[in-house]
Amino acid sequence: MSNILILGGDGYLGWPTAMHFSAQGHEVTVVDNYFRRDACRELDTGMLYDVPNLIQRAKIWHEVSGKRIHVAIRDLADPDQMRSLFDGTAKYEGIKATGPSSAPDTVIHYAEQPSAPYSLMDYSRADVTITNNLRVTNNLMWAVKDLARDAHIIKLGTMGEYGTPNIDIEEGWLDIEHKGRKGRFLFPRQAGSIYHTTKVMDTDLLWFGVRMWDLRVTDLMQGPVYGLDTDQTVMDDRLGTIFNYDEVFGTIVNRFITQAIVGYPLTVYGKGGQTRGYLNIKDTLQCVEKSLDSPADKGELRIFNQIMETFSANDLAEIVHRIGTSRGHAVEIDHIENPRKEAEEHYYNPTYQGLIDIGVEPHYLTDDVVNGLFETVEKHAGNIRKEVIFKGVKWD
Ligand code: USQ
Repeated sequence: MSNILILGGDGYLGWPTAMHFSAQGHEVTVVDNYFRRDACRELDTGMLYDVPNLIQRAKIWHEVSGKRIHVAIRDLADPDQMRSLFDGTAKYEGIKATGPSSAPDTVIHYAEQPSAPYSLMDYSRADVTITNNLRVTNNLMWAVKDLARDAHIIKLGTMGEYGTPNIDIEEGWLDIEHKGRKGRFLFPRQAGSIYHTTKVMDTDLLWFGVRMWDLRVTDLMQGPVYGLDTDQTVMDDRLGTIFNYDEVFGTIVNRFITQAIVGYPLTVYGKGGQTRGYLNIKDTLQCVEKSLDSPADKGELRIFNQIMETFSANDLAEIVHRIGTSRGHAVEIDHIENPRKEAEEHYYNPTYQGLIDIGVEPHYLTDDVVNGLFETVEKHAGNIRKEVIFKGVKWD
């Protein structure tokens, strides 16, 4: 069994990940500074339902499953706060306020400002994004180097690091022949937002740590995630994950389903040819689990493209329109002026085989899955506020 430290354990992916590993009998510690909750409150974003705080969540999880998750509320942009999680000096909250029995052997790093629109709202949010994301990653790297050198870092990256190049996207690396000589380099990155740019820089930081100190790192280049049900969130209503349907923190599939339910025309940005790789939240958990089961070697930066299938915004709108209509919703599709600066028609051909090779079995966006999403979101239809779905955060 592993001793797993989850940074950003209160977020959309962090909390389901914590319960997933705890259910399997691993020792799990979650850390968070409540950035996401605070930002949602400040910006008055759309959240489908309220979720208990992290300390309450751990108590509820204990009540439901009999398992313990250690909780620490910390700002990991502070290096001493980060190091306290590795040297045994951190204070813990929650049930008996106990901490883990030893330093972690695996660290799952989600502790980042995750929204591209947020990072482009204004200079101060850009600053929050850069300061938080880079400092947390750097602090983690140094804590592992100094205090837990063998720990496996599983870092959530993003497919947006690559942008939309006019060539096939490889899994992290590209072999290049130049003037008769050959070398292997990180695949060229050209991020489309300040947020995505911080992810590029994170990868570069960790690649440095791997070269310099033989750290072991898996970087998961994830596409937009959809869904909210996992084997553990469905065990009790109070264990649900944070679900946003606004343009700042909500991702496209979750947004479109919510919009369809309340009769808000689906907001396809511009021409709608923007193509991305998507995955079910259940597959995020699987991908992290398989990465943990077969860790990167010492001195290896292993990169996986964490997507299961690709869709354009138009494809997704058509799917949600068809299924929403069949469920009796009056669904319309609206091509609105694109608030972002991005290619609306482009070549997109990423490779995504590495995770399948280590045992991930994809869930696809089938009609059954979309119907399931509708069913869950419909239960909370009374909470959906139309006025916060789209406020028009312009990127340019
Ligand atoms: N889009 C629309 N209408 C909407 C919302 C989005 O047409 O109402 C389009 C966007 O313009 C974009 C695509 O759908 O081309 C995906 O947008 P998104 O909001 O679902 O996702 P994105 O902003 O790219 O970011 C999300 C997560 C981020 C993660 C990223 C993976 O918020 O944390 O890193 O997905 S990726 O997109 O592959 O970089």
